[in-house]
Amino acid sequence: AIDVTLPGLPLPAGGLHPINRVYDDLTRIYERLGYAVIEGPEVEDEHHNFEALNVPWYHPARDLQDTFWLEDGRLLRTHTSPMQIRYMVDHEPALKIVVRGKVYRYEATDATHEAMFHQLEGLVVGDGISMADLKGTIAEMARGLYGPSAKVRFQPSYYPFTEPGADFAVWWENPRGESKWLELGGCGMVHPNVFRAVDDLREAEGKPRVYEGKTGFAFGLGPERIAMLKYGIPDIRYFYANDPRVLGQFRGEL
Ligand code: TYR
Repeated sequence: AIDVTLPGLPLPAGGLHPINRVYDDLTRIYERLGYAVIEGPEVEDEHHNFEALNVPWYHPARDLQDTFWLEDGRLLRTHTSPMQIRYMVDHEPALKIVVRGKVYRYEATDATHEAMFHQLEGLVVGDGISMADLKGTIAEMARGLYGPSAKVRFQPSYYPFTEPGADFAVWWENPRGESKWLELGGCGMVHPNVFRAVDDLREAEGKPRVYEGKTGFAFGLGPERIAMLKYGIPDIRYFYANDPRVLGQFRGEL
């Protein structure tokens, strides 16, 4: 006979990786704002990763992103920005997307640097899109992450594929009374040369040039930074070392 009043046996359960949990928080915010959520290839070519993003081979900005080169001009993407190009070649404006996925940089690892990490990239293109739309979007994301009183800060910065470009930070507070500006990522208005490069690629595929004269903004940020603070993880390498003492703490919290 079975005593149905006895407590059940606990089932072994996995849990979502902390990076996926942060991605889920972020994509929920952007889906609510009407963005399509997409992914793309980790093996890229030089043209999509650099040239079409206004970084010619001789440009010193190439050195900002140390690259794992593969054979014949291919590489591991150093950022998710090449998906801006791919998506615009395949779709006409207006559009709103976020891209999630892994990126790779050839650099020594330490507590805050990994050779593989993640990005969330946003792109909005249409007519009359302005910097005010960009700021409002980042502020809305900050409120989604940290509540209605979240504060954001923008500082001028340089990215070849933006003009103007900026870095943004979110004021982060926790219940223990810790607080600081969390440098989250880069953003800016899409550089006209990027639209031109997209139209060139479209033309080569026999598609109409539709990006000249459009305006848009883009941003890129690292979910690792959000997850390290949110879960009190002191070393980025813990995410990918597959140590059950770390990942086991996220069990049963689907
Ligand atoms: N691709 C940049 C990086 O990896 C981040 C970024 C993305 C900056 C989009 C600006 C932008 O419009 O550093």
